[in-house]
This record gives sequence, structure tokens and C-alpha cells, in this order.
Amino acid sequence: MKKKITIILALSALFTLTCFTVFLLHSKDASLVFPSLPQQVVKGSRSVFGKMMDHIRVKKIPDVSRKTAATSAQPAPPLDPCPDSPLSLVGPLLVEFETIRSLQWVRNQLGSVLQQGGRHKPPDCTARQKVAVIIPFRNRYEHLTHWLYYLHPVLMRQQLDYGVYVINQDGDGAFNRAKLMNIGFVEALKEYDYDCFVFSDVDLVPIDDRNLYRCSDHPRHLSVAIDKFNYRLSSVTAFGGVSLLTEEQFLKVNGFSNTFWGWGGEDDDLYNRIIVRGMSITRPDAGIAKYKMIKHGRDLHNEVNPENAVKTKKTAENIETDGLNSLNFTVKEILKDVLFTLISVDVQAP
Ligand code: UDH
Ligand code: MN
Repeated sequence: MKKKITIILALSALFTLTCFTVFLLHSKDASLVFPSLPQQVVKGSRSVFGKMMDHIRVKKIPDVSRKTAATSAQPAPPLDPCPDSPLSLVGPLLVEFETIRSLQWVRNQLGSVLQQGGRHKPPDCTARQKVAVIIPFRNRYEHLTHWLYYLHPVLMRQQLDYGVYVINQDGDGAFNRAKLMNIGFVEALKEYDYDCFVFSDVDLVPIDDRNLYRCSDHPRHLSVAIDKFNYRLSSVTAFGGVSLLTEEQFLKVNGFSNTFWGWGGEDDDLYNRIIVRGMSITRPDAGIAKYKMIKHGRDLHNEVNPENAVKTKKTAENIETDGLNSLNFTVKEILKDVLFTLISVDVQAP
């Protein structure tokens, strides 16, 4: 009899344990089962950079949808459009890169007001534009930290509905800034209905927040006056550094060329594409469109490529077949930091 009871008890304990395991495995919150699951990894295998980012704070976004449904069936009334001239702009800014800033310190400063992936929108009005900031990147962590520290508050004051996309070239093949920009455009659009694209170097920080990161009727060049060039525009056709195009404008020029490997030419080629497609460029006033460039030398695997200058003479021949419509790449990894979305890509360097 005693033996029978023991067997029954053992069997029921086994049954309870099995049920509990099945429940956990089907639970939505996988972290209950796998507490060490790296939640910030969205896709693919983990790079060295991914491992470095393991301490990323994954911000919990409260589930307000259910609460709203319970309290009222009415959706919130739409907010008024934000003013054309944002009211909280301050004008000239103090910008310096001597202070040592860590990514974690910047997260501590700004993380609480941002949404995962480096997103933000004005809480009290509807932004005039949905802006994706695309940054071509490889091994410039220090620059990225300064950039994030200064740009997030500026973009917030400018009342944009924006997201920051760092497009990291995987491997050490020849750098291709232009192709990374095209990839950023395609990948950002998969995520949100952006209507304006800022293509910005990681080392350019505006020193006046009246320089609005907003698109206009024609493609727009923002980095007019850079300290490195004594705050003077290098040429009337300059279009590198920080430039903005709407989705429509970027599609019209078939994006950047994908074939500018190494340093130089891709920005002039984009300028030519704009002219070939019957548009012109606009710029803010040089007294406002001022920038500091973080000091740096030339990077490894981004040497000047003399073939690039030759290619800028052939824009009209190439625009039809070289660009967004011929873009090939592989996404290796997508990381969601609170300060930015990092997309590591294989650009198929030669
Ligand atoms: N970039 C990287 N990693 C690289 C190369 C380029 O992230 O290895 C990105 C980054 O966003 C950078 C942009 O590509 O801001 C443009 O590259 P750059 O900053 O090298 O271009 P710039 O015209 O450089 O500023 C000119 C070479 C400076 C040499 C100065 C020697 N006195
Ligand atoms: Mn630079």
C-alpha cells in the first residue's frame, strides 16, 4: 500500500513538472526560460562589436495599449502639427571633443528620454517630418559617442520624429561610404515610414541648432561651414558631409552609386545625379550651417582611390544601372541600442 502511494505521488509530481515546463516553453517571455538570452540581438550571428555591447540597457516600454483599451474605446485625438520654427532652439552651441565620454555615460544622460533604437518624437505635437539619420560607420566608436551626445538633444529640440541608423561595414575590405548610405535608406524604410533621409558623417557635429535636419523641395546640403576648412565652403558643388534628400528625391537619383570604393568622389557623383535628374541643391545660411569635425587621420582601408575621380565624369552613363536598383548586400546583425540602431553589413568589397 505504502509503495503504491509513493508511486502515485511520484507520478503526479512528474506530471506537474512536465506541465510547468510546457507552460514556460510556450510563454511569451522567453527570458523566464533563458535568462541570459541577448535580447538586443535581432538578427544573425554576433560580431565583436555585438559582444562589446552586451551591457546595453534594454529599455522596457510599458504596454499602454491594453490600459487604453480598458479605460476608453476612443483613440487619442491627433496632436497639432509642431510649429514651423521650433520654439526651444537655442542657437549657437558649445561643442568640444576633449571631454572623454563613454557610450554608457551618454546612455545614462539620454537613455531615459529615447525609445529603443535611438528613436524619438515630440510628445506634444505631430512632427513635420519623419527623419532617418544614416551614418556610415566602421571603427569610429569615439566619434560616434560624441555625435550621439550632441545630436540627440539637437534633433529633439528640432521636434523631429526621428531614428538614428549606424550602418557598420563588416570586415576590413575597402570602405564604401556611398553603399552604406544606400543600405541605410533601404533598411530604415523597412522599419518605419520615413519621409526624409539625413546622410551624415559620424565626425560632423553642428554648432548651431537652428540648422534644421529637415528636408526641403530640393536636396539639401547642411555642412556648409566646417571648422577644418576655416568655415568656408570648399566648392559650390560640394555635397558631402551632411546631406538630406526626401524619399522621392533619393529614388529619383537611384540613390548613390555602389561602386565608389575607398575615399573620394561619391559625394560629387551624387551631386551630378541630382543635376542630371533636373533638380538643384539648397543650403542654409553659412552663418548658421556651421560644424566642427572631430580631428582624425585617414582610416585604414579607406585610402584615396584615383579611379573614383574618373568615375564622377560618367555619372550620366551610370545613373540608370548603378544605384538602389543594383544594390546587393547581406545584413549580418541588427543591434538595438537605446541611442541608435546598428546594422552590420557585408558590402561585398572586392
Ligand atoms: N568612415 C568610418 N570609418 C572609416 C572610414 C570612414 O566610419 O574607416 C565614415 C565616417 O562616418 C566618416 C565618413 O565615413 O566620417 C567619411 O570619411 P572621412 O571622415 O575619412 O572623410 P573626410 O573627408 O576625411 O573627413 C578626409 C581624410 C582626412 C585625412 C586628414 C589628414 N590630415
Ligand atoms: Mn571626416
